[in-house]
Order: sequence, then structure tokens, then C-alpha cells
Amino acid sequence: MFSAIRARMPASDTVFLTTPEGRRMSYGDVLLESARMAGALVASGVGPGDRVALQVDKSPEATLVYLACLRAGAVFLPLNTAYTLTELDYFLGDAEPALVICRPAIAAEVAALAIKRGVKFCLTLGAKGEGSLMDLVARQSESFADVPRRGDDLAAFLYTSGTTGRSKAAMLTHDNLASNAQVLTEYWRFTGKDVLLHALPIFHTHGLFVATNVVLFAGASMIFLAKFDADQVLALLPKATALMGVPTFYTRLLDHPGLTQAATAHMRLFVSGSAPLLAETHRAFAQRTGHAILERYGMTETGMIASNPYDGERIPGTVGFPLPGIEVRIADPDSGRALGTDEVGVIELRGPNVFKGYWRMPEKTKAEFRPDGFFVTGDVAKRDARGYIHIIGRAKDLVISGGYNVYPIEIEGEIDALPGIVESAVIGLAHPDFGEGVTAVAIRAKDAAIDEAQVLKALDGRLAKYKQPKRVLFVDELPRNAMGKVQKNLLRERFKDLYAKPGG
Ligand code: MLC
Ligand code: AMP
Repeated sequence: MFSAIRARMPASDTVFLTTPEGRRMSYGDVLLESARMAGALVASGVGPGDRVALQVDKSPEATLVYLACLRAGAVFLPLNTAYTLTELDYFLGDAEPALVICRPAIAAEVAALAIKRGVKFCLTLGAKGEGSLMDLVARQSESFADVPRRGDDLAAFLYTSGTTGRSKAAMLTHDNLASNAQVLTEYWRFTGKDVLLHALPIFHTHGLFVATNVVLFAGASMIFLAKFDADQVLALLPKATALMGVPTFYTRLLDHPGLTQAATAHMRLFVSGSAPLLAETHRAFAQRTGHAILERYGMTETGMIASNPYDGERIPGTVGFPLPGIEVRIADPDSGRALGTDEVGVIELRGPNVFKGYWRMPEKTKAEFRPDGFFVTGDVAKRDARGYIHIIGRAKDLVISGGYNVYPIEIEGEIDALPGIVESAVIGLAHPDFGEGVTAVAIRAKDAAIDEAQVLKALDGRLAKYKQPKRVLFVDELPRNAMGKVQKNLLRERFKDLYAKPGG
């Protein structure tokens, strides 16, 4: 992957990244600093194939850690900063990284976990580039002999939770990353003239393998924001040509009076993904700005799968066509047989973008592939007569809140274990800001007095903030079908207006 990035690199003084705080990194800096960073990884005992876990705030240096892993032949393992120490403990135990890099503020706690899990090195990296990692980097040479890697060698691990509870590391290869970066750069017409406004986190596919890799492949530049803030994004749009975001970005921009045709006049492209973009959001955005948001569809295990066209019609409520080189079929969920126009089935795909499998889970991996090599996404869709894919729902029990996946089984397990709770069902309900709001519906034990606030307090510190229910509701019983399975569709229907905005 790094050789592909290097081969496309523009002149060394071309800007790669700027920040509103005045940081600036050129492509020449990228080469030199990632060499030093790779040296620091090796000095910390990281060898080819070793995992490097990184749980830090967004910073230019964090991007260099990713590139350094590619150069050192290591496997980059970024982790959401929202994960609690309990969650981090699991990831360290499962992935067995050679090195963990964490925020300075929790260095002592992470070092204790590292010792417990046999992780040999623990370094720190702060949002301003401070910490022990950068001290080590400063002592390294500016030249580094990149470790040769084959296309099917591992480049990254990304954890995704599952419908069975335990998080699984999706193993992504150098070819997976390179093929997707190449296809997206071309499909979305990125060039060296582009300036991407980068407001996504960089520990997931969207902000890292879509946004950052496309910029690198195009030799473009980016304005790197610590996080999404509607005021800041609107102030910077006149300096940018492209924005990539989750639907919450677009609903928040629409709520801002500063979103106008004039404010977006310099922009070439707005991309949305990671969760369904409501057709009404698409239309409202077009009406206010004159820009048709380009919606695309992807997954951690596969990178990007489908996209609305750059030149053709971008149809609200659809995710467009399969990307070049990727075979997509809408299949019968039982047999995997390809279905016809307008028939509803599960999205399955095959291509160079599809991951190698789940780390140390051969059975789980096998269960998600058809014998002919197609990966089963669990997303339910149909393809219309013009070939556009319409995602209709999910066969998997999953809530997507503000672009983050939340698997109900994990939250239900935590709630069910609380004294005074008999059982619970976690569902996603329409939410004006996050798209879906994580909601728990629970049954109290007879004579128990546990209330919503107590449940929420008990979950704090055990589950990442975004996974915690926005509301906990109590009922006398949960609706079940003849097989005894909780009918979540009935709960969703019953509480569908819980988060509705007053008057709308
Ligand atoms: C933050 N909070 C969330 C949340 N994000 N709660 C639910 N869902 C979320 N997504 C919590 C905060 O901890 C806080 O809790 C409260 O909600 C309000 O926070 P906020 O200040 O409004 O949130 P903010 O920091 O602005 O974050 C919202 C966001 C962010 C939408 C900007 O979540 C975000 O950047 N999401 C992008 C996710 C992403 O990159 N997904 C890509 C996955 S890859 P409290 O209690 O402290 O107030 C993938 C594949 C693909 O899916 O196809 O791309
Ligand atoms: P993740 O596991 O975090 O990579 O999330 C992948 C899931 O996000 C997919 O399986 C879909 O359910 C969902 N997703 C991504 N993009 C879209 C989209 N444009 N529309 C609807 N769902 C999407």
C-alpha cells in the first residue's frame, strides 16, 4: 500500500494537511516523518505482521502512525477513543499487539492493562503531538528501508462488534486498501487540486480508508479538523472542494442558518455514508445549496461497495451502483441465489476489496461467506430497473447512531446483568440528530425499584458513550413470537415517536 502511495506522491512541497490551529504538513514531510515514525516502531520491538494498537485523539501524528505501520510491515489497529478501559482490555487481549499507543492522560491505566495482557511496549501520543512516542521519533533517522509486503499481507485490523456479542477484528490486506482507494479516487474524480475538509474520526473506515487514502492517492490536500463542528465546517467550506460525512453532519449543517448556496459555492463534492441518508435530507440540502449529496455504501469488512454516480443522477434514498471491479448481487438469504429487478434480498459481494477474514475466528469467517466467495453483508436491498441499489433494512440486529454501529446484544447483556432487571431489548428509534437513537426497553424484577437514571449510571464507564441508551423505558412484558423471540419491530412501532421533535 505504501509503495502505491509513494508512486502517486506529488512534489515534496505540495501541502498534504493543514489544521485550523496553524499546523502544516507537506508531502515531503509525510515521507520524512513517516520514515522516522517507522524507525520508532521498530525501536519499540515492532516487527513485520505485529499489531500496533492506537487509541489517541485525532492528530496529524496519528495519521503518520498509520503510514509508518504500512512502511514497517506492521498491522495498524486503530481504536475508537470512546472505548472504555474495559473495552480496551478486551482488544489488547484479543489482538495481542506488540505496541500500544494511548492518550497521555490515561497512560498509567493503559500501561497496567498492557502488562496484564503481555503487551511489551506502551507509548503516549497527545492531540498536540506531545508524548513519549514523539520523543522516540525525534531520535530516529530520516531514512527507512520499507519492509516489502505482498498484496495479501495484512495492513490493518478494524474491530467490528457482532450480532453474537464478541467484537471481531476484520483483517484487511494491502490490496484491500489499495484497490478501494484507487477506485474511489477515480470514481469521485479526486485530483491534486482537491482540498478535503476532514472532520471524521480516523479510527474507522470512513475517515481513514476512504477520506485519508483518497487524498493520498490523488496527491490532494486536506484541512484536518479535530472533530465535526458545524460552525467550523461552514467557516472553512470556502477553502475546501470536498466534504465526506455521516448523515448527522448533513442534518446538523441543515440546522445551521449559515448553510447557503454562497457558503458552498467553492465545493465540488459532498459525500455521505456509514448510515442511511434520509431522502428528505438529500432534497433539503439540494434545495438550500444546489448540491446533490453523493451517497455511497460500505462496510468495515469490505471498504466501499457502491456509490451514486459522479456525473449521472444521484437518486435520494439509493446508494447507486456497484463500484468498478466489485460484483454485487441481491440474493435470496437462504440460498444465495441472485434475485431479479425489484426483488428484495440480502446484499452480497465479491472483489479485491473484501477482507481476509476475522482474526482467529475461522468459523465466523466461514459463516459469512458463500461457497462461491461472495461475502454476505446482512443489509437488505433491492436493485431497480436502472440498476440503482436501494437499501431497505438490515437482516442483522444492529443500530447505527451518528454513523457508529451499536450491537444490541452487547448492551442487553450489560443491562440484564443489573440487579433489579429481568431482561431488556435494545432497539434503534428514529432520532433527529443521530439518525437512530439507542433505546433500551426493560422489565423490572418484581418489587425492584431500579429506574432509568440508575440504569444509565450503571452503564457509564462500562460501555462507550455512544453505545449507551439515550433512553431506558420500562414495560411489563416484551412482545414475543411463537418461537419466543422478542419482536423488536413491534417495540419500534410502539415507541416510534419517542425522539420526535415537538411540532415536526
Ligand atoms: C457522540 N455521542 C453520541 C455519538 N457521538 N451518541 C450517539 N451516537 C453518536 N454517534 C455522545 C457524546 O458522547 C455526548 O454524550 C453526546 O452524545 C452528545 O455529543 P455531541 O457533542 O453531540 O457529539 P459529537 O462529539 O458532536 O459527535 C457526533 C458525531 C460523531 C456525529 C459528529 O459521532 C461522529 O463523528 N460520528 C462519525 C462516526 C463515523 O466516522 N462512522 C464511520 C464508521 S465506518 P454526553 O453524555 O457526554 O453528552 C462505516 C463504514 C462506512 O460505517 O460505510 O463508512
Ligand atoms: P460498519 O460495520 O461500521 O462498517 O458499518 C457498516 C454498515 O453501515 C453497513 O453494513 C450498512 O448497514 C451501514 N451503511 C453504510 N453506508 C450506508 C448507507 N449509505 N446507507 C445505509 N446503510 C449504510
